Amino acid sequence: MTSFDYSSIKSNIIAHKVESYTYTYGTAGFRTKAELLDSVMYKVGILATLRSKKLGGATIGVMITASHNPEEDNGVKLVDPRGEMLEQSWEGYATSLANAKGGDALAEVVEEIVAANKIDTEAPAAVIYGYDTRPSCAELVKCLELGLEVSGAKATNFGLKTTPMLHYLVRCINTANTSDSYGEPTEEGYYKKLSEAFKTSVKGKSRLSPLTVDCANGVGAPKLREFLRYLPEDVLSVNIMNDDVTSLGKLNKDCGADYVKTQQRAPPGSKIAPGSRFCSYDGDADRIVYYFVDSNGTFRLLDGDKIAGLAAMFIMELVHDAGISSIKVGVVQTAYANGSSTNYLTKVLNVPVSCVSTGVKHLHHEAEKYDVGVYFEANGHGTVLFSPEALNTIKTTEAKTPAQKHAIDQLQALTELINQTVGDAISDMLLVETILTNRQWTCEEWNQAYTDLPNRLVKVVVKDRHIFKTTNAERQLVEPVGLQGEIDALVAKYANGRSFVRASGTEDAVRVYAEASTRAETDELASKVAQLVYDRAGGVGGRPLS
Ligand code: G16
Repeated sequence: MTSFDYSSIKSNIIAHKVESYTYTYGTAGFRTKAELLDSVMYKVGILATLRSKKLGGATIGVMITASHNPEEDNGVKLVDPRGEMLEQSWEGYATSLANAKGGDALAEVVEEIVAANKIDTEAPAAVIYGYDTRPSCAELVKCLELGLEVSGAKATNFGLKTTPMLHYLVRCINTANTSDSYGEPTEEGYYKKLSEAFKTSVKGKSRLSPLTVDCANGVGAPKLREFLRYLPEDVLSVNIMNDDVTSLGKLNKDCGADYVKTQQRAPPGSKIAPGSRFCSYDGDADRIVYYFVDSNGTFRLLDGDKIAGLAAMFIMELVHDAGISSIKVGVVQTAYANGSSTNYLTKVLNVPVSCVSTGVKHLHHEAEKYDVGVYFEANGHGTVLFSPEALNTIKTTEAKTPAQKHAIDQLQALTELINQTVGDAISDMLLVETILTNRQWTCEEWNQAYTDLPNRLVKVVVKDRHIFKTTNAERQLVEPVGLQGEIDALVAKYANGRSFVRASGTEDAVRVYAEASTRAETDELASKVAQLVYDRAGGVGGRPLS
């Protein structure tokens, strides 16, 4: 470890950004083609050190991954001390650093951050980092390490990890030996915590039929396999598919949660028969969607909205049975939530629902406002947060009946089972399996809660996606001026029609969402809005859905 050293910071050749590219710390950090990221990794190393110094030496996490993106992309994001996403006010610093041209400009931005935050550059700093299975990770890790070294951080390489594991580790390290201790800061500690909680959650219930897990040929595959060594086959039976992490080009290719959600079909080659239960992770195992085929052979998706509904229903019943009505449950969604799911939550479960912009950071912060905040994006990214007061109430409530005791024990186990730092495919899978096992439900029974409105998500590539500006939790466009009016006019022609347009924060594309009463109308509406966007905003490549 060296001390914080401006001359080394600026003299490294790697400080020089790719001249023609503008970087943005977006929905989930920096994400783009891997070959554009060397300088970004270096600068993120410096930023992580500064963040740690600012926070009194608390451990900061850095995760190198591009999650659901294609294999040739990569990315990086910072994790704050409690395992949550980087505080939003620092995202601007990340962007300024990444776009600083050359060593002098970089040193200037660093000086600005130091001054604005009154950072003592001689203070200690600790940073841990992990990465997924992408072939570009090895090179990018070296660039990150260089940034950590010139800025004087105590750096620890945790190696190959799922994104949620890294979030878990950061929180464990920062809460060790406190009353708030989150767990043992090791991969084994993570496996033990989740497996023990799962065993308690399903105790006395018959095991369900085997679950098939599509791991998107990503890091979820080896990690799930390892995790299962902690759970006997008679507690949970799992078949793993799409677990090839060594062949080039397979990550997220025609498989994984994003593929299943956007294509609304099972990955090719899945032997999915009526009665069987499937789920798909994404490339870094922080998202999950379930699916099955019904008795007519029709594919049915149980996405993040369905998981939120299932979790809210189960937790509300437990809270009721435990006799702790002071605990109020709330659900957080985004504009992508299916209209039927919002209807089910508000009208059937009578649970408060808030809608926020896309991005885990937005959902997470909103969920913190509830005693128990369930948050899920429709794409399968989400978790459940228990407030400190709710945790305390669950821990200290004394049961007066066996039924009450059972409900309290179940709630207690859920607080351990759920990764409360961020969405986690393994933990969310265990949550769903817990609920289905306790109810002895099939996917078909779970799916009966409500019927999704048909929906379609389309990507449109345009010259500059940054011209798209939204308001009202991304449900309306402000710019390009006039486009929202044209979209509204199209939507008005369809029963139960809804459509919105926003720039992706992780891919170079604009996303168009549409839903309506029938499949045909939905597809027509999606295609009309996508073509409108393409025509008005300088579409690139072929016209969408023509
Ligand atoms: C990331 C974010 C999610 C977001 C998704 C798509 O997921 O963590 O919150 O929903 O990107 O975002 P966008 O529509 O802005 O591209 P992941 O799983 O790729 O990390």
